[in-house]
Amino acid sequence: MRRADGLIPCALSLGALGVAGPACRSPECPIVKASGHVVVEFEGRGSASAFVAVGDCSGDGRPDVINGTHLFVARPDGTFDASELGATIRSNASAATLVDLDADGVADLVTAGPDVAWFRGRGACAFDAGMQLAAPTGGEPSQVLATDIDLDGLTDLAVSYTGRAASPIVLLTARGDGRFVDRTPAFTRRAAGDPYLGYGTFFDDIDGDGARDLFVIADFDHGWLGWGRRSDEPAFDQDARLTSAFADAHPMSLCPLDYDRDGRMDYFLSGVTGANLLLRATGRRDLAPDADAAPIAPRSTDFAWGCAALDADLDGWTDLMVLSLNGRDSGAAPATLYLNQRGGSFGCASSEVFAATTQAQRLACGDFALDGRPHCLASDRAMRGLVVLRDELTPRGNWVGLRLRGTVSSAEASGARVSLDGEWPPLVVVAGGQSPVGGEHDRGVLLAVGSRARADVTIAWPSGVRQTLRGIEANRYTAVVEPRVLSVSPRVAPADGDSLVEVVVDLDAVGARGVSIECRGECDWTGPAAADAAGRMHRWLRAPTSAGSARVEVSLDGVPLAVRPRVRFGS
Ligand SMILES: [Ca+2]
Ligand SMILES: [Ca+2]
Ligand SMILES: [Ca+2]
Ligand SMILES: [Ca+2]
Repeated sequence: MRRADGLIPCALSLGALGVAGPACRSPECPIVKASGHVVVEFEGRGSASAFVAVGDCSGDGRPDVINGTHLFVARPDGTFDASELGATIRSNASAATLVDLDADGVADLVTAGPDVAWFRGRGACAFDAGMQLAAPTGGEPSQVLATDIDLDGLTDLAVSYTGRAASPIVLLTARGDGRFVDRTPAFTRRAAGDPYLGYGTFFDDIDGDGARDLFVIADFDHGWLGWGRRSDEPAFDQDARLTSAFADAHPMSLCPLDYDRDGRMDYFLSGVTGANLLLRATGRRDLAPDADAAPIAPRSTDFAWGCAALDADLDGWTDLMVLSLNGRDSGAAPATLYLNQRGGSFGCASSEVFAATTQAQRLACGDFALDGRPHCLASDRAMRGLVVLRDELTPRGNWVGLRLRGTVSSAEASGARVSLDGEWPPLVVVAGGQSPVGGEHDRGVLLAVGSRARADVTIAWPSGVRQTLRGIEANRYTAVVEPRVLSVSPRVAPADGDSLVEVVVDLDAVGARGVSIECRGECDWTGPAAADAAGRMHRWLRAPTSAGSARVEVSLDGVPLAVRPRVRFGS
């Protein structure tokens, strides 16, 4: 039912659900005013065609920017020191992310295009020579996303591609010894034809069953939503009904936000702007398209690209920044700041608040000045390089900034939920880089805390560990390390019938009283668990004599951890 201009008739935009598309019902976004502005700076620096990776590579807590071979190190005032990274970085890479891939505390750079390469960070934004993680597979990489896909506590990589016929994504899961395994699931094509136009992925445990569910963000009817299986390797069961709704939005990017503040994370998908989709979490194994709240641009035939969920005015209600083009791949169009109107709907910021016309698909955001205001970089292809969208809306209150580091959970901690204690309705944000086009946003967490000078904050880590932090000082960033209640080492051992793998559980780390330590797969325990002088429980697995794997399953006070560390035996 696609028209020649690539748009679908609006009445059918959510056809399988029998819900009229938002473009039919309400063609205009209500214009709203706000105090202050988003300042648009055309710096003309960097390259609009090169990837943009955002993260703290200098080690001072401020997010920096790597744009192809250009390095921009953030200064305290939010401006940048520019230099060149040199020939070590793949100049033909088209997507990248900055992430501490080996959990040594230093940010690494992962690039894709044509191969996937890992540049180990040495600190101060210097990197070792690239190490190939995956050979070229054809197509052009459009996004690298780092998260723990299989919830074994190790950061994995999802690479999205345009121009590939086999699959729009490649999933590389970490072994724990610096090597990665291709675990791309079989992909069911909804329609035969041209190669896929994949723009990104997103993983989240929507239904709370302990397995991460998968959004595949692919254009023209190929979007895909699958429920993760709690199996040894990543596996997903396609949800035909939601896949249909999702695919019909022709999604380009995804931003998670609890826009209605019911405590459950919802998902915004940019697509054809008139078909932008807001999927509301229901608390069940389902998502409900919210046509009443769905943000649409004033010009509903534009194509919406990179998005960012951020609280631009720090009022506690998460807003959305979205780039648009008026042709599929080119044509400058106004970007939109959708301001959350607190009643479960959005308004478009008036032109006095925000007016930026860009020719950009990629958006990468971070709080570069550490002032609680996320600024965004748009890769503008109209010969301008990186355009800075600087958030100078008047803040409605104080903020708490957190930088999370997982220990049981993977180090990048993507998917952790951070909530403000004592707040009603609930205020919850999700940690991680979201899923804009190209890469990820900075993973710093910002929480609006109103008039509080100090705030109590609870983190629900991806592992299932909950941690409450009391009296966190407002208007600055605090580094938080997940309590190390469980460690398993090594993750790869020879299948020699002799090598031992140690499992350590520290109940005191989380104030738990009871533990059960179980195992699935090649599980030859050498004996019962034994406590050391500090009260930590130790148990050892003996390697089998042939190759295999095991997953360690730990329950604390009867509640199983979502992270189940995997051990591989053999090569
Ligand atoms: Ca993993
Ligand atoms: Ca799930
Ligand atoms: Ca919600
Ligand atoms: Ca807001």
